[in-house]
Amino acid sequence: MSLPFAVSEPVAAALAEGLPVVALESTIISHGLPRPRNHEAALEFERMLLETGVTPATIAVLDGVPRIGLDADGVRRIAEDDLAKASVRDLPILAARGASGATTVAATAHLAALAGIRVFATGGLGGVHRGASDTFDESADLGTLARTPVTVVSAGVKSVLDIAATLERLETLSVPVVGYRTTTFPSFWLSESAYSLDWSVEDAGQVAAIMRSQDALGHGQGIVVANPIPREQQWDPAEHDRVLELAFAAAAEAGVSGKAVTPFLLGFIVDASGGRSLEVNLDLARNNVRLAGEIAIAFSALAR
Ligand code: PSU
Ligand code: MN
Repeated sequence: MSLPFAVSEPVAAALAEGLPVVALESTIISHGLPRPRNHEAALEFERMLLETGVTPATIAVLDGVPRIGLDADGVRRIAEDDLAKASVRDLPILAARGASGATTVAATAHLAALAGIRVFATGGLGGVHRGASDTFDESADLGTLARTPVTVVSAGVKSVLDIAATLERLETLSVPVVGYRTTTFPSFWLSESAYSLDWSVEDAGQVAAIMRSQDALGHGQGIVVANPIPREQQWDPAEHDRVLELAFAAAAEAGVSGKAVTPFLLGFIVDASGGRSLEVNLDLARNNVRLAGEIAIAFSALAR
């Protein structure tokens, strides 16, 4: 019987030697960024890690095989093919059918953990949607982090979500949330939200130390590292508020619901912002990839 998933040769070699590896998500490429910038971004995130001695592991399901680490054609496919958005529950179905999918934060974290990867960089985390008290629409990202030992570096969650409810759910699920050099939770395109955090860390080494303590004390949950985009790079807050209002109105008008909501809003916002939100999105993602690389290096040094 063949293995249920495939770890690329460079990723397998790095893991076997205890060298730093960072997982990268494919839904942000397939559904979160427009073509052709998405392909450039996927390659750039990998290159940034390689330049600092970290092995990138971009994760997706291709032709029924969950792949941890993609070759050049795999990276091209997540950017150019029309892939389904795959969360954890979709993985066995795609595998059984030989189908392909771009993995969400939840599915990427799940597969990373299966392969023994401990650090993961993304743009924004999924969370509790506005109106969730009626719709029950809460991303599987949260429940997955409650049982998956992966440290996820993100710029918080978008203000299209219910940020307060998302933070409450992370507390209920016992997922540690630490701000990177801040005690204010960021809101993706903006460096800040209205919500504060109990804990902040000053460097990657402190995150690695928390991971190590959690391994000794915890129940195998993930850690959320909230890494704000530097203030000088954030989106203009007034413009952000204006465009978001338009996006919600458009989503209501189009009647989108469920898993289509996030991609719809993201696409609308890129268009309505004249591309400005896209530049901010790329900057914050690079910022997260950089920090995740530093955390992976610090953690692998601790574990040696
Ligand atoms: N947030 C972003 N960009 C994204 C996503 C979230 O800023 O591309 C994607 C991630 O893959 C995340 C998913 O895991 O959306 C959450 O979708 P849902 O709310 O349907 O669980
Ligand atoms: Mn949902």
